[in-house]
Amino acid sequence: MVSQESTTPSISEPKIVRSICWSPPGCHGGCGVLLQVENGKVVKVQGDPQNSFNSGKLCVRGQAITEALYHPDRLTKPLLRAGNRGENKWSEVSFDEALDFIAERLQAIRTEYGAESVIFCKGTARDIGAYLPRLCYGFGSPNYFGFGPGSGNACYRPRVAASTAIMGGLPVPDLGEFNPSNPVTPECIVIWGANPIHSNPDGMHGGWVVDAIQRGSKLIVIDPQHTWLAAHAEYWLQLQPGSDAALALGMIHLLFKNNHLDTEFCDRWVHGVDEMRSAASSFTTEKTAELTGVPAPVIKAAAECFGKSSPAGLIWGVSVDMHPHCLSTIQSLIALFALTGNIEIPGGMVLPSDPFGMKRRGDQVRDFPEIKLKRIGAAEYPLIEYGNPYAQPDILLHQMETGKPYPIRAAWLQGTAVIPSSFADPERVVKLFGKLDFNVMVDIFMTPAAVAFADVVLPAAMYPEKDSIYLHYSQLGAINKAVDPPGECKSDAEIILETGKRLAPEYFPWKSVTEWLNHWLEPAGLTFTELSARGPRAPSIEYHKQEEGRLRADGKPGFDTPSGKIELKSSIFERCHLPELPYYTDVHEDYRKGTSDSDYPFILTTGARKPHYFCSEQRQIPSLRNKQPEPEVTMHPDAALEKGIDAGDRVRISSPHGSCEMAAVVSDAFPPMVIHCDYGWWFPEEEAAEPHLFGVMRANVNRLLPSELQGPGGFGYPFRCYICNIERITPEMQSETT
Ligand SMILES: Nc1nc2c(c(=O)[nH]1)N[C@H]1C(S)=C(S)[C@@H](COP(=O)(O)OP(=O)(O)OC[C@H]3O[C@@H](n4cnc5c(=O)[nH]c(N)nc54)[C@H](O)[C@@H]3O)O[C@H]1N2
Ligand SMILES: Nc1nc2c(c(=O)[nH]1)N[C@H]1C(S)=C(S)[C@@H](COP(=O)(O)OP(=O)(O)OC[C@H]3O[C@@H](n4cnc5c(=O)[nH]c(N)nc54)[C@H](O)[C@@H]3O)O[C@H]1N2
Ligand SMILES: [Mo]
Repeated sequence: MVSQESTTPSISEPKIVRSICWSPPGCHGGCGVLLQVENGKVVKVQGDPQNSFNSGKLCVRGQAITEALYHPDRLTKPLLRAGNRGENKWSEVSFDEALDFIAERLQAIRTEYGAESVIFCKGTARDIGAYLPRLCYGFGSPNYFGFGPGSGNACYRPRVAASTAIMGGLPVPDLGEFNPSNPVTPECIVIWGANPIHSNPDGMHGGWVVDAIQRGSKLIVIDPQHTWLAAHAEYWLQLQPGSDAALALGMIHLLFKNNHLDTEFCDRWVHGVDEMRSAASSFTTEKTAELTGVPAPVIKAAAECFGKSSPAGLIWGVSVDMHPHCLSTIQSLIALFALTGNIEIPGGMVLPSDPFGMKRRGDQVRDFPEIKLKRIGAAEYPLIEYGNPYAQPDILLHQMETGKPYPIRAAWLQGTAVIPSSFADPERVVKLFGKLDFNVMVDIFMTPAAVAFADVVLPAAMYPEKDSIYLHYSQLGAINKAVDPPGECKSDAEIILETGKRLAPEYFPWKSVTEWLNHWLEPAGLTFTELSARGPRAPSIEYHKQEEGRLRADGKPGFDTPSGKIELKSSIFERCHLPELPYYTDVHEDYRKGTSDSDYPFILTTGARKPHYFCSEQRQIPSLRNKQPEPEVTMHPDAALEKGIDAGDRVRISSPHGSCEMAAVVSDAFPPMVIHCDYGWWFPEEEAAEPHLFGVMRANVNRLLPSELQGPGGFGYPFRCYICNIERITPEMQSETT
């Protein structure tokens, strides 16, 4: 029998609990699972066939949950630092003692330096995102960081902010998921810098793309890597990393040239069509081919296929954000879909409403006009206020250094690894966080950052051990507690609630997490118990909402922009002192300034997702670590030959800023001049104390990237378009390396 209710775990009765496989461990997705429980332990997990999000599928990380739950290294007790930072010496305390201590320290810092001197940070895609902003804003700080914090906020936020400015919200592809019984199949799906088969990103499941292919969708894949999707594409455009804006502008140029515009849609709903034509006019196919490395006939054929297909959808990935001039790429991609009328139609790009009336980011997001003004980066980069605002992380580092315009004194870091992942220039980051008066980290394992600079480490419960909610545009469902957490672990929501009661009681009136969840669920007309009993649900979707005045707060027809149209020439960009129209800049020329041609001949792209790891997680999970024991750098056979590197060699990858070491994989998955490095590596089996810090610097590709390379608007970072060289590590060099 499937128990759908959230029940108190029982020691004896075997049962199966329906839940959602979400955070911790981290994931963007929201796959339904059935957890088999015996003697108070999860003994088996399988994909929930009744959950329309994943329809019973479950990835390798999902399948490894019992290894994570019962891992001997899990944090189980709150820890107070006993020695100096970096020594990894701790004393165990009760949760109440830990929270009282934290509250006392943060209260003192708030009194002395102001609430804004405390920053609140979460890593990517954790359910914490629905809860932590309330603590941050309730405490009185405007400085919430939802991605890391990480350089250039270069994940998702650029797409959200720019789309909100240009068309009133982030459009998502309708691949049939909104209407599984009678799906509309896009004739063509453009997959741009995304690999949803591995990543299931941003509320979608990669399996939907496979279903769409089976129903007849053609794929156009824009990726330097030969992925599974590239192999199944009608057209694979293997562009040079970082040349996305040029390719998008080249395709816009061809849409105009071939007359593939939806003129009726453009006349009614698009502003700046002529200006966009001019912005793209110099991107002839020949020039675009030269800038991107994609052969001209392939560009022509793909643009023709896209222009003739209706409906067409776009899956755009984080590679779009990982460029200092990402705003131009985002604007150009919106233009491709707006000019062809693929907006708000079945099988096209749609603006999802808040599902079931609930606020997707949690109703708990409260922001106050008076504190907004102090948000880090707000003065320099007004575009950060659009969409769900995060403070600006590169300005943060600068401010940590200078104390201007006000000092930063403390950090609350929950579900973010910081050193192996989110920030470029990790040495600088360690130094600056190390100078703060007080740092709290909440995690499931001891991490390099916790050892390096945490003063208190709190142990979080994993998803089978807690009640919570998964809510995205594609699903509302209950995360149901199946078993008790070990030791004193508490759910992230409970940790936030208990801290909130101490530091901002007026914003945390609830006696329990369940009461808080019930409050959030009010607009959906459900209690948490009812949601658990009903099982997960996909919201329905409506199309053509701009016709009926359903996209704007004032109820007028149109998009939620100043003109009511999709603004390809963006008045909000202008208001934010940004170019109103897209352009292309070859950043590599800038990065190579002051070096000779042969110093850094390769283009560096990093962090393309692999199924067995999520960012810096899972390195301690045996079945997953066995799939890839070491960090890898992938290089083309031609480059390997030229550099005298064999598969499996230890190599050093270097840039003008720094270097790291990995094992070489020789493959033609990427073009000859491109080097791909894994990211997020550390070695949980190695020495924790400083200076070693679980070996986190050895294979850390972010050491090659200098900080403060964010783009205009404060968005974007060259995580996927930097420069590098690569060489085999010889015995003499080895001795230089720690
Ligand atoms: N070079 C390079 N750098 C990159 C990227 C890249 O592609 N290349 N990608 C960037 C991107 S897109 C992102 S989003 C960032 C990601 O950076 P982060 O968000 O910092 O991701 P993780 O490294 O997984 O760190 C998550 C930490 O939180 C813990 N954790 C996981 N889930 C939970 C939870 O629910 N609760 C709590 N309390 N703890 C949890 C994990 O154990 C882990 O220690 O990295 C960025 N950095
Ligand atoms: N298994 C797994 N799933 C994950 C994560 C994970 O670590 N592991 N991380 C999560 C996170 S934080 C995120 S943000 C998402 C990311 O999810 P996605 O964006 O879907 O995935 P990525 O693999 O990071 O990048 C997609 C593709 O971009 C290509 N690429 C590299 N450089 C460029 C470029 O300059 N231009 C273009 N057009 N393409 C380029 C890569 O080759 C890769 O195939 O995945 C999430 N899901
Ligand atoms: Mo991300």
